[in-house]
Amino acid sequence: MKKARYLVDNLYTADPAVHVFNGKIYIYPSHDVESGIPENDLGDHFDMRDYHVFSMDDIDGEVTDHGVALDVKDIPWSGRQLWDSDCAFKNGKYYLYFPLKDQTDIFRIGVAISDKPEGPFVPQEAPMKGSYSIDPCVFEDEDGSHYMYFGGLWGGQLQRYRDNKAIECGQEPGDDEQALPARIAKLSDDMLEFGEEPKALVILDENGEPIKAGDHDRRFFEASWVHKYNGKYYFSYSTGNTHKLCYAVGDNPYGPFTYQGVILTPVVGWTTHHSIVEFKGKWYLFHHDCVPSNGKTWLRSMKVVEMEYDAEGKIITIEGTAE
Ligand code: FUB
Repeated sequence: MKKARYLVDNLYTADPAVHVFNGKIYIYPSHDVESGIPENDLGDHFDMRDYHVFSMDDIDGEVTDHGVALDVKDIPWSGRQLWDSDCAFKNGKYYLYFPLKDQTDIFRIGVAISDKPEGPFVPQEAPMKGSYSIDPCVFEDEDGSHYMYFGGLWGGQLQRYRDNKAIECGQEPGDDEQALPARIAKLSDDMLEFGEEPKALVILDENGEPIKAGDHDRRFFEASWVHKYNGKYYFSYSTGNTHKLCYAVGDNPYGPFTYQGVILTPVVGWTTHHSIVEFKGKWYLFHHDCVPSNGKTWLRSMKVVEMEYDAEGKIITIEGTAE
């Protein structure tokens, strides 16, 4: 297995969502900046204001920065904080999905459109109806259907919702209760809205029981990603305050998914966030850490490392950079 490679050194970049479009690798990361806002558990210090898109012809090749693809000041409903985005393609158009706080400081998910994978993207007037929380990941299944996976705890506000409705006092469930799930919704044909009510994405343990809220080593926290391998759906995610990237496997896009193990052990930094993509017959994990900023948790740098499966389709754990 090759050593991980940092991809960009002129900007801080995080949460890389990666797709192969037109035979090239396109990377949609968050663009971290020094905001001057003190660090807190709600992530106020992650005060990002634009997105850049990057591309590579080859995994070892030069990384092209295509410049600003979307700026917060051009989004009509914007409040603050452009967090992890993702991009999808359908019928000649590219759709950039992004979480952003609205003017009441509530995270919503927005969509912006371009004719090119690198943008620039033109945002819709309003966020997706009924959207909430953060970290949209859009997965295209082999039949051409697109599904959005989303959600994130703490600063990501997922604890403020039950059954897609905001609750008065947003708290996580008790340790022995079922963990708060990520959400999944099929997208509408025009890619601009949910095509159905978002559903809970349940992760089961080895006994077929839903993972509990107190199981911080395995419960979903944020950073949904889905890929398919040998006909199975792999849902991967961050465990947040235990700083792992884990995965669970299911037979269809909705799950349930059964917990399998750790993809990446903790890295330097608080957050860990990733995407998994196949390119030219090999599999790659794109993720980030804070080594180049000497551990500043809000200034992250994206990197790529080859990922391998064993004969049973289990992902071989990669060691992170944390001591
Ligand atoms: O980049 C801001 C937030 O940090 C992301 O949305 C989370 O997944 C975490 O990586």
